[in-house]
Amino acid sequence: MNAAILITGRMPPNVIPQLQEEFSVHVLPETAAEAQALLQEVGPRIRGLTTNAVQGLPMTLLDALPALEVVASSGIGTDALNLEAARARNIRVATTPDVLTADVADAGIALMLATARNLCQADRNVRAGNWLRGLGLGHRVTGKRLGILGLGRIGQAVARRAAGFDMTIGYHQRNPNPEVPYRYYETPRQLAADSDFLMVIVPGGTATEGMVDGAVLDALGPEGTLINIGRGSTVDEPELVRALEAGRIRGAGLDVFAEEPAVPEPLLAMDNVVLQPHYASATVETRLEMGQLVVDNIRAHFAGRELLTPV
Ligand code: NAP
Ligand code: 8YV
Repeated sequence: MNAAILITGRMPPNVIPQLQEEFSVHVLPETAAEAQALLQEVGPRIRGLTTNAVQGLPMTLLDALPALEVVASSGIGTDALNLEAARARNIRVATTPDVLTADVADAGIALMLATARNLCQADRNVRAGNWLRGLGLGHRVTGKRLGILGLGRIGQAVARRAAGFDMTIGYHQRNPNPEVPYRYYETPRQLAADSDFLMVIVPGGTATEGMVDGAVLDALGPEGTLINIGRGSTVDEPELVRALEAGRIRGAGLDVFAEEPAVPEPLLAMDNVVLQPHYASATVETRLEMGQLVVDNIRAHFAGRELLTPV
C-alpha cells in the first residue's frame, strides 16, 4: 500500500500532483471541524507531512499523527516547526534552503527602495488623482550605509545587491565571517548606530526575539530606516510603532509581523511605512523550486535515502 501523506499549509502547485502519483495523499481541510474529522479518520496512518514555514508543525497536529516519519516544509525558517518534539520522536525534517535566497534578497532591496523613495505613497497619490499633492521628497539609497542583521545566505545575497548601489555594508551576527569584506559589529545596537538602513534577516525564535528593541531603534535614529524580511518576532513591534509615531526613526519596510496576519493598526495609516503580507519568497519561480524540494525530500525518505535538505 502507498504511504499516506498529509498536505498542510498552502503548497506550490507542483506538489500535490507529483505526490499523488506515488502516495496516498490527503489534504487537511481549512475548517477546524473538517480537519478534525479527517485527522480522526486517517491520522494514525499518516507517515509523511508537508507544511510551510509559516504554518509550521503545531503540537496538536504532531500529537494527532503517531506514525509520522518525515516532514517536508516549504520554506527555510524552522521557528514554527517544533523541531525538538519532532527529534524526540525521530521524525526527519527537511526545509528548502538556497532556492529562495535570491528572491527574498530582491524583496529586501525592493522594500528598501520603496520605503526610501515613497514608492507606495506616490502610487496611491496617482491613483487618487492627487499627483504630487502632499508627497514629500524621497531619500537617496545609493552610497548610503546598510547594516545587515544576519549575514547568512540571504543576508549575503542582500549585501551583493547593495554593493551595486555603492552602499557601505556592515553586519552583526553571533560569529564574524572572515570570508566577507564587510565590517563586523559586536552588537545590533552598534550596527544600527552606524547604519542608514537596518535590514533584519536573522531567523525567528527565542534567540532573536525582541532583538530590535527601543535602544536599537534609537541608535538607528531619526534618519534611519528599518527593513524586516526575517521574522516579526525579532522586532519589538509596539516599540517600533512608538518609534515611528515619535519620528525616532524615519520609516520602515516590513514583510513580516509578530502575529501574522495581524498588523498593528497605527502602521496602516503611516505613509512612511511599506507593508507586505509575508511575500518575500512569493515568486512563481521560487515557489516551484521550493515545491520541488518538498516533493524530492518526501520521495527520498520513502526510497530509503538521505533527505536532500535535512534540518
Ligand atoms: P541562514 O543562512 O541560516 O542565516 C541566518 C544568519 O543569522 C546567520 O548568518 C546567523 O549567523 C545569523 N543568526 C542566527 N541566529 C542569530 C542570533 N541569535 N543572533 C544574531 N545572528 C544570528 O538563513 P537564511 O537562509 O539567510 O534565512 C534567514 C531567515 O530568513 C530564515 O530563518 C527565515 O526566518 C527568514 N526568511 C524569511 C522569508 C520571508 O518570506 N520573509 C523568506 C525566507 C527566509 P550566526 O550563526 O553567526 O549568528
Ligand atoms: C514563506 C518563509 O513565505 O522560508 C521562510 O522561512 O518565511 C517564506 O519563504 C513561507 O514558507 C510560506 O510558504
